[in-house]
Amino acid sequence: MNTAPRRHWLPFLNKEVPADCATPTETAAFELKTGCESLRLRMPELELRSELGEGWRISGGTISGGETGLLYGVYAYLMAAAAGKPIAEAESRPRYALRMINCWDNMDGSVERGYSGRSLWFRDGRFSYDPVRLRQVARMLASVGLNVLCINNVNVHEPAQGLIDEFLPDTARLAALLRPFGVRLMLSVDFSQPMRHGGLPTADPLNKEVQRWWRDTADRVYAAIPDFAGLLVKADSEHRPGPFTYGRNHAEGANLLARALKPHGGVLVWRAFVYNCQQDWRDTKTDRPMAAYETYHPLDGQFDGNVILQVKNGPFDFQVREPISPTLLAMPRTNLAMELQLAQEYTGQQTDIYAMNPMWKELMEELREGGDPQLCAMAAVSNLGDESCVTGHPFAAVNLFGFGRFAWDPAAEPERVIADWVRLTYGFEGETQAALTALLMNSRAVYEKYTAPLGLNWMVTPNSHYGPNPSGYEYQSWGTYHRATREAVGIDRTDSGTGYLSQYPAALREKYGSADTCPDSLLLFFHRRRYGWVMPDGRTLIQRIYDDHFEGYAEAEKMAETLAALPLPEPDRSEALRKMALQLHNAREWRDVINSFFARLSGCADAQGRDLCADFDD
Ligand code: GCV
Repeated sequence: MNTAPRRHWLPFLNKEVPADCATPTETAAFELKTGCESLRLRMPELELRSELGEGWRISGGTISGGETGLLYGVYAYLMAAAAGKPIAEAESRPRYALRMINCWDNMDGSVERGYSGRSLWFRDGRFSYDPVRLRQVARMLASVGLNVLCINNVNVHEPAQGLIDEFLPDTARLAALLRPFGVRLMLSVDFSQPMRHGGLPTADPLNKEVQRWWRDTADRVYAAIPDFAGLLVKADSEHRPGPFTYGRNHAEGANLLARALKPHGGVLVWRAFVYNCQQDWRDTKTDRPMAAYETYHPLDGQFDGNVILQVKNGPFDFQVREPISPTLLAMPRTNLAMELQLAQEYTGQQTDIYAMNPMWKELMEELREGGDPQLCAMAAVSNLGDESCVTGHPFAAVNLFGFGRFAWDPAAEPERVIADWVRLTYGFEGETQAALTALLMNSRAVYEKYTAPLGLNWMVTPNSHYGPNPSGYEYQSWGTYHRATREAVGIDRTDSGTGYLSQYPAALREKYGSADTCPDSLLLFFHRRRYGWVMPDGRTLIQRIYDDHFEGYAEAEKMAETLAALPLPEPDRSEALRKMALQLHNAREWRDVINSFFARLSGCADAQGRDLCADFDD
């Protein structure tokens, strides 16, 4: 599907940025003018103050900022006015220097874990895009301060290796299109590229020819794209090549590319998503969440200054609930980025509603409890695609908007961010604004209840990752087990179990180490418990499992009622209602499949006598 794009939270910008708009300052001026016409605002003076960099100041009728800071200041000014909260005096600067969107787009036009249609820029093995539409997307990114766009999948399938080679002129054209919006281009590369594309017999990071190949490649890329942001690498992960093949470690691998980029000011983003995906499910000693820490903690301090280690927020893989990754708390001498996933791979696939800012706030709190490491960047896997609303579900745009706000200021209150998005997107005020804001704020809790409460993850359908399948991953090689028996469920990850807990600093070890202090939401992630175990609220574990699934579905039904009563414009209304029907179906499946699975296994009846679809023999 490729129909007319929508403007999302920028509907008040009623004109396109002209194609010849060359510098951020010109863009800013134009955007301001456009906004002024639409909003009838007094045009503030613009003052370029390079020392403010990406920061901005609004004071006495003047917006000042560095080149991109000025652009961000203008957006902040316009969006605040459109949200009914005009800014007279304020200043702001981003918390993280790099605020990155990682697209998992393949050059055939498919998007790995994409739920919003096909790629916005690739088709049939080459670049293919509508520049007007891409400017619109770039404007969305710029309006919330996002400044790096990695356009291709971290699983680099051919012909994407050519993005730094035969397709380089096209890559440079796209970079030029994004430049006026302060968005710099990044590319994913394959570690074995010197062999597959450079004709070398090896990709060993200590080999001089390999080093020269990457240097020459970087020189060529920067000659074409002087503000190129850098490279992103997934290595030794899920069958991707990497330094392990040559007996080298990941600091040696990352530094190889970082040194090629350094003379040009580029960064090398190295993903820490490394684990054994060929585990024997019978092996109860190996615990996948421990893998990243075991690989990277010993290397702390060995990465070059322009390497950023990009670590997924949790130790598994974007489940609805995971504790913070211990790797983020164990690398004080390494530049770190946290990787989030806007694409709702495990969280409803842009069919089920799932607003993420409340979850990110919790992650930041956990980080603080664990010692408050200073991250230097935030990254998020994209939820963009070529469907008319570009984020699959009209409400999924809240996560792109929310990520920009979060990466700029992680202390921003989720409720305020979401309420702003609601107001800007739909113009809702008062009760209507409050109703949609509350629905979104609560959406994650509802999803968690009907799918995976109490930290019990990986009961999802394998491969597709949508819908329930309690044993789907249980006897596979991915290290993703819940180990439910007729007596108990969950994994003991304390010292008496796999020992994963020991990877955390003391404060978190204490909190998670005892089933009495561990939050309910992570109970079965850290502890194995019998079904009759009594939870702090007096209910047994099995009863909580049943109750949460019933409540989750009932709350999803309430969401559907609220949604139906909202005065949403078309086509958003029809799309949201259609998806809500699918969400209800999904929620009912999760409720009944998981409850009947546990009822049949445990033989425990529901205290409230509800139908568990268990067919007890007695
Ligand atoms: C890009 C999970 C996903 C994969 C993804 C991988 C990653 O395993 O299912 O599609 O691959 O994470 O983050 O590299």
